[in-house]
Amino acid sequence: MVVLTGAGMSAESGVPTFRDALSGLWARFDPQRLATPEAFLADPALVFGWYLRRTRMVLDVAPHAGYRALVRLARLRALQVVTQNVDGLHARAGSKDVVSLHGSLLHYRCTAGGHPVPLSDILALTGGPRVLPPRCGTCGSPVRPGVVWFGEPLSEAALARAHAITAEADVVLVVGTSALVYPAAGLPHHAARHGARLVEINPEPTPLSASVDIRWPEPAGTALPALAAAVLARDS
Ligand code: BJW
Repeated sequence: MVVLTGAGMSAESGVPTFRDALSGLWARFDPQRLATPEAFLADPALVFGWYLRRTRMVLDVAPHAGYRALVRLARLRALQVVTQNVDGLHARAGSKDVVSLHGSLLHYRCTAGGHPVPLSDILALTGGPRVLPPRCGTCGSPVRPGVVWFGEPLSEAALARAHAITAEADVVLVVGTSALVYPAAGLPHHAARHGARLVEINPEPTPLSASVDIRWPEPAGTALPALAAAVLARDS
């Protein structure tokens, strides 16, 4: 079983979904325009401030019952999590070996050399909502969040693993994603071409909905614990 998650997976933990993520100073910006290398070049303090606020926010919340249900399910069935999320909540809930397609809000690096910067240095920054990115201690280039922006390539290793895993899956649970952003949105179709059944857990329909075998229009925090309980009941 492969579980492909998106921002809706974290909504019940209190993390706004990507397309709901803008408030305050950023409310008048389109997130698709902020999450780009061009936006960072044009207004580094605006973009860095947005990421710093979101980094602090994800550290302040906890994985909900749906996350814990995936950890229980992984004890009952071979299960691999592939996530588009950058909040680290799967790992914090106890999921092992998560494939992260879009990087992490908890890892920062410099723009020129990719030198890692300790998260504690980032969290020590003061001010806001606009925050000038610090400079790398090694090469002096501006520091950026370790996420994948629009127009940037995903990690080749992560994407290759996601393709390999989904090609072998019997079932892919697609949880809390609008299925709009590629190449991640292509993974369920790739799995289906290789014989997997698709289950979509999302209160709202998406462009993927017409292609799935089962649509389960409930929040992740309800559906995933119910699924784990059903599998456990079947096994006992
Ligand atoms: C609930 C719920 C609850 C609510 N329970 N559900 C093919 C066709 C067209 C375009 C492209 C293409 N291939 C590539 C592109 C371009 C682009 C793209 O896809 N654009 C589209 C918008 C059209 N893709 C890229 O640029 C990618 N790069 C790339 O392809 O590079 C190629 C290249 C090769 C070589 C050299 C150079 C380039 C990169 C994509 C990176 C995406 N990054 C982001 C930002 C990460 C950092 C950050 O967080 O700021 O990743 S964008 C954003 O979208 C974020 C998310 O991971 C991603 C997906 O969003 P997600 O997770 O689906 O969230 P939402 O908010 O959209 O939806 C939430 C859903 O949850 C909703 O459906 C709700 O109903 C639901 N929900 N509560 C269950 N309780």
